[in-house]
Amino acid sequence: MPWVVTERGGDPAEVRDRLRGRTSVFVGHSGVGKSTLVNALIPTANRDVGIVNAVTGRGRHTSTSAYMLELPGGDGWIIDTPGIRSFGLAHVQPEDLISAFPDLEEMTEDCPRGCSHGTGEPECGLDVAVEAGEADPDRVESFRRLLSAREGAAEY
Ligand SMILES: Nc1nc2c(ncn2[C@@H]2O[C@H](COP(=O)(O)OP(=O)(O)OP(=O)(O)O)[C@@H](O)[C@H]2O)c(=O)[nH]1
Ligand SMILES: [Mg+2]
Ligand SMILES: [Zn+2]
Repeated sequence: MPWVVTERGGDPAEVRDRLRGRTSVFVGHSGVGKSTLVNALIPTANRDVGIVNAVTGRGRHTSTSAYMLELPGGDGWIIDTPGIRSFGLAHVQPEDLISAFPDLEEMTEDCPRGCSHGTGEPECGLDVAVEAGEADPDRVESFRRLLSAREGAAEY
């Protein structure tokens, strides 16, 4: 993936080149400098920038809604967004998660009722399929990692 380095007060010309003719979204944790970069690219933008906590290094969620601004000269658009607070899968049900893996889902048809298809589920069709060489073990592991991330998120 191409990347460029910028610093506050520097000339963001390289970033500007990458954004030309596109609509771009700035994403990242609060305080990483999204709005600062927007102001550098668009001098009239006047986006509020916050201060970062000296101890935690975290921002203060200064931007509270997404905002779309045009680059000077009609050169493209930038969407400045609020910092990401968290990302969770706690609301995702196992049935919904397995449907995102259609190649695996068809191997769960004979699972016991209520099987979450997680590690250690007795007689899970995913284990049967891996043993039979019909399912890619990495794929199954990837699914199960997401499933357990979701269980972890539900615990707090
Ligand atoms: N050292 C350093 N500080 C920066 C840089 N870019 C931004 N800052 C500072 O970081 C602080 C937060 O910047 P913002 O632009 O408000 O960050 P943000 O990503 O928009 O944050 P939210 O709106 O809260 O999501 C400000 O005090 C900026 O001056 C950088 O490249 N280097
Ligand atoms: Mg901001
Ligand atoms: Zn199962």
